[in-house]
Formats: sequence, structure tokens, C-alpha cells
Amino acid sequence: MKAVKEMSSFDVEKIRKDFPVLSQTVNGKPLRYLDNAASSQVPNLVIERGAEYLKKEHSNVHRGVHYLSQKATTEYEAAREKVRKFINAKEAKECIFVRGCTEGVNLVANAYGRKFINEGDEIILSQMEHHSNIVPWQMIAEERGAKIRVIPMNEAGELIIDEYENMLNERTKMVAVAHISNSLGTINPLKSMIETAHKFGVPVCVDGAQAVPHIRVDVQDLDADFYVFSGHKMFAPTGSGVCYGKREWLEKMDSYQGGGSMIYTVTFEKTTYAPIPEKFEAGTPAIAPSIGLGAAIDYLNSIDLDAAFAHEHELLEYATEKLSKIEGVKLIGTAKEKASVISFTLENVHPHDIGTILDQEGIAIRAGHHCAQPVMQFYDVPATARASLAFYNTKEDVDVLCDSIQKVIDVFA
Ligand code: 7TS
Repeated sequence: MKAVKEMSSFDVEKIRKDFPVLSQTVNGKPLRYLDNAASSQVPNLVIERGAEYLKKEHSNVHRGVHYLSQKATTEYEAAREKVRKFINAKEAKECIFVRGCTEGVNLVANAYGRKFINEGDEIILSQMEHHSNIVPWQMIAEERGAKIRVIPMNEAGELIIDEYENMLNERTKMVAVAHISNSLGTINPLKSMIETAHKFGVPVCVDGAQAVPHIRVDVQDLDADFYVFSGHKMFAPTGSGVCYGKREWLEKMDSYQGGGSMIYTVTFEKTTYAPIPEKFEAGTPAIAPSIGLGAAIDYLNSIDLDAAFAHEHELLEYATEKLSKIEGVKLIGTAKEKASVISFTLENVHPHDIGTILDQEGIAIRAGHHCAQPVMQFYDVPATARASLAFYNTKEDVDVLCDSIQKVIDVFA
């Protein structure tokens, strides 16, 4: 099929060649990969770096005097520095390697919560959080006798900021909020939300899983106290992720998991702990995935990332307009500030049926509650169908998606 002319000057066809997964057929049709909010695809640079590491450098870190261990350690720490630069943290030591966003939130909830959250305190979350930014906080709230409060949202899927501001008080000990919602695509006004929390002396933990692959993130500019994200949504392998925390907080918090590498001395009477970041990296870390994350950052630095993000945003606007013109499509999440995600329902068709029929057309979307059941409860739907974009998607992907949705509607008419 002839390539459809893209809207921006960004050379998407060239970029697509970097991602081998994309050039295959599924069910006899060219793959249209529109499930990037679940996991993005991996470019050759990351695949080759992973293979090179496993072929020539694989070893354990921070423990051997031998060549391979030192090499693995150097590469692992180099990946940490790449992360630091990419999110503009002040120090690499503030970037803890974790296995994904979920582990990062659990780290903050446990290590911060056990130290700073007490009976009667309050934790503020929002209506649009992913379960991984709800459940760890509920668990620690239960353990510490604290209360969860929830920032409500409007019908468009935007947080009601006045209500948030009224919620903050001297009992508030944490605000934990997504930068971008995985089920609605809403970009939250984080910078001002953080500024407001800080007026009350309250730290903010940002779930950045859907933001880092889609918009520029600068943790110092945001003044985020914690910022967590997953590698597998930003073109790296699964098993990688980062929990950024300001040094002043990380130093005050106790370790959340115990084991090797996170200690200074151990006797049966008493253990003393290593400084950050090792204090929070018990056991053998995810070395290969973290080096893969570093390679993904190298890849992002090697392309015109601003043009890539602009292309993705144009595509979002194009898809939103085109989908909203299809009779029977209801868009879920229509915030003014949105990124990468289009959730929708069709009258009389269960989202799982939409997903199954689209799969026959080679289109990968996600159907379900997207680990955001409170969002489904808000809109009073059991599930939505969700197309989520990355910068390697094309106008043609969107056209095929829309044509196939029309076919679904016709089948169920
Ligand atoms: N936070 C947000 C906003 C997410 O979108 C996800 C994963 C997570 C946290 C958890 O990340 P993990 O890597 O630790 O699992 N979101 C999705 C999704 O939307 N579809 O599949 C996974």
C-alpha cells in the first residue's frame, strides 16, 4: 500500500525501520500497533545493546574485582547517569533503579509511609489513578491508620483543582498523582499542583509511567519530590524502571527491602545501611533491563524527539477528530490537555468484542478497565476500548483503525 503522506515533517517511515516488530503481518494484515500505553516497542539500538551485554559483559554489579563485574557495574551506572540527564535530576544517585513503575510506587509508599505517615494522616490520590498508584497507598494507609482522599474529576476527565486545593491541610502527608492518565490521556497540571502541595509542606509522588515516553519531563522544573516510571513503556525492555526521589527525602527514608548490596555492615545485632541509591536496591538489580533503558534513552536522544512528540500529538488530534465523526463512537476522556490515549466505547458492543475483531484486522488495541476501575466506575462503563499512540504510528494506522471500527459497527448493526 502506498504510504500516506504524513502531516508533519517528521520522517515516520525512517523511524519505523528502527523498530523491527512493526514490519510484520498479524492475521494476514500489516500490524497496526496501537497498544503503546501497555508496552511500547523496542528499537534495534536497544535490541543490539542487550545482545552485546549478554554476549560480552554479563556479570553481577558492585561486587566483583574481576573485569566483567567492573564492566557491568560501569555500564549499569552509566545507564543511571543517562536517566539522570533525561529527566534532569540533580544527581544520578537520586535515580533508583526498580523493575517498573509499580515497584517504584511501592518503594515510596512503604519507605516514606512507614517513616512519615501516622494515624489520622491523609494521603491524596486522584480519581484517574492506575491501580498501581492506588493499592500501595491503600495498603500503607491501612497499616498506619491513615485516610485516603480522592481528587474528583469532571466529565471531560480533568481533575477539579479547586477541590484539590480545599483538600490539602495539616494532616496531608502525601499527594500521589499521575502525570498523564493511562485510561483517559489527560495531562494533569502537575507543576501548579506540586506548588500548591508544597505551600502545605506536603511532598508529591508523581506516577510518570505515561508521561516520560510522550512529553518532556524535567523533575527539577516540576519540583517533584518523587517521580516513578517504567522502561517498557519508553522503548526499553520489561523489568526496568526508575524511582526518582529528592536526596533530602531518600536520605530520611529507611530501606524498604533488605538483602545484599543495600548494607554497609551486618552483624546479628545490627545492620547499617549503604547510602543512596544502593540503600534502595536490595539484591542483584535488573542489570540487563536497566542497561537496556539506558540504550532506549540513547535512542531517544539520537532522534529529533521534539518533532517525534509533535508528530504523535498531531496524530492524536487527527484520530480524535476522525473517531468523533463515526456515529456510535463515544470518546471517554476529552480533556483539553491530552496525550497519546484515545479511549472509546461503541453502543451495544462490548470492548472485548471490539478488540477481538480489530485483532483480525492486524490492529492491536487494549480492551478492558486498564487497571483503572475507579475511572470505569466514574463513567459507569465496565470497560473501554483504548488505542494508544507512539511516535512511530502513522496516519494510515489511524485510518485503518477508523475503517475497522466502522466494520465493527456494521457487524453489530
Ligand atoms: N501507572 C500508569 C499510569 C500506568 O499506565 C501503568 C501501566 C502503571 C502505572 C504500572 O506500570 P508497570 O510497568 O509497573 O505495570 N499501565 C498499563 C496500561 O495502561 N496497560 O497495561 C499497563
